[in-house]
Amino acid sequence: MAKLDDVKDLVSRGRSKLIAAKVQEALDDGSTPQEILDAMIDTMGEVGDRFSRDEIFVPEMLISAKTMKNGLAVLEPLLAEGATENLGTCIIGTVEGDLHDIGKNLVAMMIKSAGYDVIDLGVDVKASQFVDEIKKQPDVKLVALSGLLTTTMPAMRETVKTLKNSDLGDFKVIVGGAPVTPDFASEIGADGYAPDAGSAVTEAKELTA
Ligand code: B12
Repeated sequence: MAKLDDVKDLVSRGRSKLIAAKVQEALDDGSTPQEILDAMIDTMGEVGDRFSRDEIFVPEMLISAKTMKNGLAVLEPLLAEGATENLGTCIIGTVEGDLHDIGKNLVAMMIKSAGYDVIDLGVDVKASQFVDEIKKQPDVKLVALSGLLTTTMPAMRETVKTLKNSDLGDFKVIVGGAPVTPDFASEIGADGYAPDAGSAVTEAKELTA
């Protein structure tokens, strides 16, 4: 679909000011919010591949990320389904040393729309910050950890270990991010894993039911 290709092209070239109108055009043209989201995620994958091949550098990745964020802002009200029940509190963050937040934000958005009160601690979150926040909240059911770098997988492991040894209450820990596998998740002692934001909701509900 031509409009979807335009969305991909703008994300790829980092045209952050033009993306909102183009996403709207794609919607008007009949693309679904999920199709547009998938197209943008695919494009970020391609951006990453070009970075790996030294064809582009960090600034280009950054403006593509900004463009995707602006596009997501248009989709957000359409993707969020509107919760019917309160499922408790979810604390989410990207682990220490890691600044990637687009995937984490998407997961936060979907989990929120499923009915959790979401507290987003942002990026580069230390294990101790998760612990401090859990202590402040009365009804934590879920802690969600995101990590996009192989170099920050040890921080994810450390955070899960800290949370599991903390004796802070009856919450589950779910992990995700491109380098995270189901095997790694169970090896580090996480209760759950999901490969994307949609399945994160299903997994979260199963874990906290
Ligand atoms: C955008 C981007 C950046 C931006 C981030 C901006 C931002 N605000 O997020 C900037 C420019 C800052 C950046 C910096 C770096 N980056 Co970068 N980046 C990317 C890129 C191109 C896209 C990531 C993205 O947003 N994808 C789209 C989202 C929607 O997908 P996602 O994050 O995977 O999330 C989905 C799932 O993983 C899952 N998920 C995510 N979190 C969670 C959490 C839970 C609980 C669950 C259940 C699921 C889940 O659901 C999400 C939605 O479906 C990737 C390439 C790639 N293929 O991922 C490289 C990539 C991740 N970056 C990489 C690198 C190397 C770096 C740098 C080290 C580069 C450098 N030399 O400085 C720095 C590190 C900075 C730091 N300390 O974090 C490498 C990592 C390689 C590796 N194996 O470790 C990648 C893979 C690029 C590559 N191919 O080399 N990056």
